[in-house]
Amino acid sequence: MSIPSAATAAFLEAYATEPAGLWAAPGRVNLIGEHTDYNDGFVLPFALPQRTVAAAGPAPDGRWSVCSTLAPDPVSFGVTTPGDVTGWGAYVAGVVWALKDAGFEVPPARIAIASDVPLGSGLSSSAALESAVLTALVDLGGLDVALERRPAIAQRAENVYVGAPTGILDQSASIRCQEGRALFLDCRTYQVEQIPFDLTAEGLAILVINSNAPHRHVDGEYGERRKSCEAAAATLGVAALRDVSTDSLPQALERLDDDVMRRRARHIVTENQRVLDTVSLLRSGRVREIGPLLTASHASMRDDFEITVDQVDVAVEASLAAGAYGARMTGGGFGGCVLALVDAERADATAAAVDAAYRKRDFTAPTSWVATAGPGAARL
Ligand code: GAF
Repeated sequence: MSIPSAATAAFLEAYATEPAGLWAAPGRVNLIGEHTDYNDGFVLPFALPQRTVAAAGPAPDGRWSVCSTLAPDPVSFGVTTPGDVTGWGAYVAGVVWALKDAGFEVPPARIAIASDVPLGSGLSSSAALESAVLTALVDLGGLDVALERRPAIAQRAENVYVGAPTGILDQSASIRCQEGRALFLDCRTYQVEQIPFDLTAEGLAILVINSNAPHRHVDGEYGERRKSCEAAAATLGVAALRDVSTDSLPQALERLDDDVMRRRARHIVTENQRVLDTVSLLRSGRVREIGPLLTASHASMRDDFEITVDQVDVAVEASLAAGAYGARMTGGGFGGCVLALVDAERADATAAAVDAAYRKRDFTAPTSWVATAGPGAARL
């Protein structure tokens, strides 16, 4: 069954009536620019064809209810404040709360969710859920919420209601990405440029390799990285590490007396520059040349930001050994997915090389597929 049909079926089963409509929001792959978002820096994601679909309709009881193909019994709530709804329902209650908190009259609604965005794989399944629900509620209520404002509302749901200190990358990708484009986002100003990203025309492909590595201590580690970056910025007397250029990096590093903080800062400053360099190359159609930037980004995440695990390092090394132009982990880290830029005709051979490397190490088998840039959140 397709994902939209599954969402409709779940809605009918839970509420014994037809939904008013279907709204979809995608997961994402971040091409480059990792952990730069909460440092007011630059990111370059594209939307995956995998998406979360919300079947939704008005609720006669004046409440909000949500169920999913994985959790068919609806979670139901009225007006709430952070902490009232926990578990996966918090992402939905958080969106209702954040919209209300931003001054909007949120329509009571019944919602059923279906998704093929892999969960917990660093492909933004939470943001896809928030963005699908937000888009549905905005449309159902006829709310005048500009597209540019929506990611920050969904992010507040996650930061304040769910309690995860994440940046603006994932919600921006899910809401603002366009088909066939990568989204160059300035996380300070929220300005975007849609960069043409049609690799098929170049005979290239992005192979996504889900390491299937078990996530470990993700929340604590993420928050720690963020604190370290903020402390480095405070020591340097800048609003955010975005304000340190690669030219001034050596002097900045001399002023940080903690080695861990120095390495965290170096990752952010060099990663911002790699995003800018990647964008310049893509603008002039030199796609293959972004490969070394992707690989340098991975090395920086591995050695300076220390957010990779063996499985993702092995996937990157095996992809490069199989001839990839570049490869890197994508997403928050501590497991998740790797992307490799390859000749389209080499995609299967690269995936097979990673499989073989995993077998040698007795790792759980990876899952690989070629990703193309899909559309952002919309009504179906
Ligand atoms: C996670 C977060 F949710 C994003 O905000 C971003 O920081 C990313 O990790 C790392 O780039 O996906």
